[in-house]
Amino acid sequence: MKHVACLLATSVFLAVASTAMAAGATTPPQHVDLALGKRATGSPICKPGEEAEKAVNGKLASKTQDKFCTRQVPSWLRIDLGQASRVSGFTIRHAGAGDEPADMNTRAFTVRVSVDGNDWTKVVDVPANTASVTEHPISPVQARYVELDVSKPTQTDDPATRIYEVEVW
Ligand SMILES: [Ca+2]
Repeated sequence: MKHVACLLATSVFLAVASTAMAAGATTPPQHVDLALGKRATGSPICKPGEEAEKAVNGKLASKTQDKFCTRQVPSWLRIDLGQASRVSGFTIRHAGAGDEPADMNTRAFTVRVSVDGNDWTKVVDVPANTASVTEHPISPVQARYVELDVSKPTQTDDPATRIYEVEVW
């Protein structure tokens, strides 16, 4: 009986351990991008093809057709999610995410959100980014509008803001 109990305990342990390992190996759920294909507006574009909507088109492949570019400083990009939604974070794909030089990555920016387009709450404040892709989890809020405001567009004196994608999740 002792032997059986021991075997039982061992198999229970193994079952628990393998469950834990399986859970650990599971790929984390992908974010659902609330901004994908939604309406976007922004400061004046660098050239045709680089409209605000290109920051929510789900593509990174083209340096001339898949990013939002503006030379206004500070610059802004506003996304209308279409309805008030639960927002828990953002992923921003900067110049380097589109295979452009990393010194073109957005240096200083904030993100603010609003339910009505009038009252805004700043939820992200990044003073010195260098990365090509940045993730910004926040305490979940209700928001319909999301605005990226860029105060320093690159790592250099280059005044162009280049945003390949803003994902809202
Ligand atoms: Ca894009």
